[in-house]
Amino acid sequence: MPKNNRTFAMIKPDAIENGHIGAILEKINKSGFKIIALKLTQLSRRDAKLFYDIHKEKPFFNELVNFITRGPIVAIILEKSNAVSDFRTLIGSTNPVEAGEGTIRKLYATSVGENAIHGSDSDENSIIECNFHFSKREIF
Ligand code: ABT
Ligand code: MG
Repeated sequence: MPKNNRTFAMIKPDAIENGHIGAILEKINKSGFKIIALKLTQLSRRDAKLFYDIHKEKPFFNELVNFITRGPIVAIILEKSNAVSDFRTLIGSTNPVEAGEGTIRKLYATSVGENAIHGSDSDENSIIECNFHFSKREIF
């Protein structure tokens, strides 16, 4: 199967509260990703629970849903060859303490729970997440 050249990204409420939308988008563009869909929106609790369904049994699930719904997020679809894997490299480890120098989480995340940005973790999830957040006419 050919590799997907798209990934779903989301700037999380903490990064928006801290005024980092512009800096993060600039870094994404400078790293060779093309923005093909983008919107400022807020997830309902229902959306958040579906999006993070895989974590529903985890002790941090309720905190995670509270966090991701507490303010607006920026939902984005990015295009680049090897998009999923290259974007995960650009954002860095889930825990900003472990994230590499120059990664988005190293620069802008404050903790594991409030880590500034999301990137799809597989080609399969990228397709599911892009379709969950965007309708066909919102993708360019
Ligand atoms: P996401 O991009 O948000 O999916 O993060 P990532 O894939 O890097 O990390 P995973 B393991 O998917 O974590 C999902 C969210 O759960 C939060 N979390 C995770 C905690 O709050 N405590 C924990 O102990 C762990 C392991 C971090 C992720 N989202 N946020 N925000
Ligand atoms: Mg994840």
